[in-house]
Amino acid sequence: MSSKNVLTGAKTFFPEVEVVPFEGKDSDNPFAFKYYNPDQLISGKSMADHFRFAIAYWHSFCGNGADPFGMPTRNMPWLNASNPMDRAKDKMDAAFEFITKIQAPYFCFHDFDLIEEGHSLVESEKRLQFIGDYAKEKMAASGVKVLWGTANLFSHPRYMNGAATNPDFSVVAYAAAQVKHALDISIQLGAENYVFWGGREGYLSLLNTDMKREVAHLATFLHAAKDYARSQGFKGHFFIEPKPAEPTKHQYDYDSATVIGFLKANGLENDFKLNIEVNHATLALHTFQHELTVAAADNMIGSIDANRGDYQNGWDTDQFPNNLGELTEAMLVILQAGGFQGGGVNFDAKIRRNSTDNTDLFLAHIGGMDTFARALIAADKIINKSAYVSLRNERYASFDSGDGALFEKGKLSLEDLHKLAGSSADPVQKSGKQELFENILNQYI
Ligand code: XLS
Ligand code: NI
Ligand code: NI
Repeated sequence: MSSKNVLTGAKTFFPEVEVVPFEGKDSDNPFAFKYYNPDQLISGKSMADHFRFAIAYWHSFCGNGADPFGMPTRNMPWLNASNPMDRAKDKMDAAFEFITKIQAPYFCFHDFDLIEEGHSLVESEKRLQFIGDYAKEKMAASGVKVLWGTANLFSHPRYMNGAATNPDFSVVAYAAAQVKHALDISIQLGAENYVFWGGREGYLSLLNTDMKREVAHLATFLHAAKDYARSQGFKGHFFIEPKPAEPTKHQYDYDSATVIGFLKANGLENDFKLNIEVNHATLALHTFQHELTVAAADNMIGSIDANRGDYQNGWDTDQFPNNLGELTEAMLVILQAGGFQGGGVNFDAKIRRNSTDNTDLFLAHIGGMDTFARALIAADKIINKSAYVSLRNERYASFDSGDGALFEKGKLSLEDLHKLAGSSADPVQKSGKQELFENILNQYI
């Protein structure tokens, strides 16, 4: 139920919780941060600036708890109004109340998270303009910003065979029109980045699919979108969000390595970086830290979608992050890469179907933010206080000078290497010390 805030008289959807304070690790208040202290400096940068936390509009304010086996479970009083305009405004009031109370500086959205899609392109555009104006007011009043916007090119039945990769040109054109509107509202709201997650850009069966042609269409589509946004003054980054499958059997943006290869093959690598999601990494049978490491090598860690999968279930469960070991390893990669390229930490996570208290959304985000804060503190210490970095560098010390350095520069031929090996003693066994590295990680967690 919505009610009135006693102090301000304004309508409130989360009357049970006020602004979530930092109280430190000895606090027993479930509605306080134990580790996330926005102003605390870690290596000279505030925690708030390290993370740039964002709330995902879709899971937090649209997701109703329905699953393929059951009806909605969630109580969402912001959806009670009788027309789509009022519903969208109420939803936005609820969103901004939550985002401010949880102290997140950003949110992320799909076009039709903000307002329900209209019955025609023209009507949808009108609706987006209407809610865009309201969002501008709410953002100005609260200081909350947009980390990234995107278009939902996967829910509507017209996209059942794909959007940019649909075999029917009329659907590709429709998707382009939708992306134009989504770019327009993102630019209007000062979005710092724009995301493409190709949910249906893949195939269900290879028998009816011309993969080469579809992937070429995807590249052409992305070029057109980028050129349009740049012509409208958009200076931010574009991100591709890899995922191997679901809802398609195979998605073309499979994983970091595949996407980087695709971007480079198509001349998109200067405008696009990656938005890497934990649960998508594990669906690709990689670790999250693997996906980050692949991206880091090309300076492509744009942003992350924070969540976690389930060790036993093979789908995108989108649970809130709480795995400290996993996130510490991830923060090690992110910190050593110099942080995010334009992005931040977006909670692409949903409360469970049976988490039905209004306040569960707070508990979920508090847990996620605190886990990230602990991981940051630990990773920073591992990098700056422990022998971790020097131990890893030592493994490669033979390339720092002499023949190893010449090899790295490409100065030695196969004959040179043959001669060198023949004139030196046999290689001496050197331990990889994996357990030592693991112990160091554990020591600082
Ligand atoms: C789905 C994706 C989606 C994107 C945004 O698995 O994670 O939520 O982040 O379209
Ligand atoms: Ni995501
Ligand atoms: Ni996902």
